[in-house]
Amino acid sequence: MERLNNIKKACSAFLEFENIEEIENIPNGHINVTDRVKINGRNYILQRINTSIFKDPVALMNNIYAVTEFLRSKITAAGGDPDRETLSLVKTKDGKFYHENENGFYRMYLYITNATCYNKAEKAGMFGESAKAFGRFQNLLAEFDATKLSESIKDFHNTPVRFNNLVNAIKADKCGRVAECKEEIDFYLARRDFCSTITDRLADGRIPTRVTHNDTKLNNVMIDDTTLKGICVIDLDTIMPGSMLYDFGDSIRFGASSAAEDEKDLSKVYCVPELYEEYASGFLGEMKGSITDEEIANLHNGAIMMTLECGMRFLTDYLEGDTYFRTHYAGQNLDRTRTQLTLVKDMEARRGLFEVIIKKYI
Ligand code: GN1
Ligand code: MG
Repeated sequence: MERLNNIKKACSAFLEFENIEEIENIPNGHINVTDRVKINGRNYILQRINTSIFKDPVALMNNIYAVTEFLRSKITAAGGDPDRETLSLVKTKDGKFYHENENGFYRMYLYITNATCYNKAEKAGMFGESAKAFGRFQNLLAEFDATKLSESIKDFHNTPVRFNNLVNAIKADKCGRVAECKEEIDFYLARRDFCSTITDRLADGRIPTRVTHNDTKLNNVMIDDTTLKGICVIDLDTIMPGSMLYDFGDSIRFGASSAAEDEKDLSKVYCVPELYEEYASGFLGEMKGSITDEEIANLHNGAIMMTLECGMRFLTDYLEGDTYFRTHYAGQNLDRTRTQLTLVKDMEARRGLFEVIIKKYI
């Protein structure tokens, strides 16, 4: 009841209405709380931002406003439908793009109908379509002025910093969980040197800094129910200057995995070459004109890096008492760590195979 009242109260900052006709929680994300609400016959997305993670939510909303307006004009100029191909913020009655009250910090988007987010590539071709969508997204943003963006989470994909955070969590052992994670900890500690492979190249300019999405999970693309094309990239919270390798890598980490992020049976977890190929083909097809040789040479490192980093983040959170990623059962962050670690092992062991796949599309 309290939840419903809070949703109703937040919605009433944006819209005039008597009743909310439908409310459906959308459980995909690990950070914000997302609901679909139907009001006056129309569907919207209401999100409560996790402000202990996004510490400056107004700056975050300014990023999203700037990016979506930019995309809107690009999409319109290309003859597309901006209400379907990018997120559309709904203004509050007093003309702002967010609403803050005693329950939290909210934003509202138009709901994109006849499209779905998937946690797994359920149908053939779907993962490749998500690749094209992320590739197009990256291309559209190529001319976006990165100085307009504030860093919504500092050092988000700075893997050496993530490594240090893990080391600190191990030292502190706040919850007494270090002893049970010895194998996982040793795995990550042994990969210290690899962690700076991308950050070093960004720092000295061997790899270009681009405006990137930074959270390119398959479920962050809406797939059209009829055409099965990837139509809209969502979850714009972490758009920041970064490397294309982050976006390629995070997509592979999540979407080319044979199993769910928290699968307990690790014998079911590996990186699926056919999915890897589908993604590489779609993404590289879109990026052909702009990708550099050094980026190409490091694409597979990007996949390993994002998977390594995400596993370290899950493990750090487990050691610190599960305060960052939302969990639905005790030990879920450790299960997530183990799948990521298993994927890294596979991507390392079969590096040659994956690099041959990449070569086919360049
Ligand atoms: C979080 O919010 P969501 O679930 O799309 C996280 C990503 C991780 C991902 C792991 C802001 O993404 O960085 O890769 O979980 N987002 C943030 O599934 O930390
Ligand atoms: Mg998301």
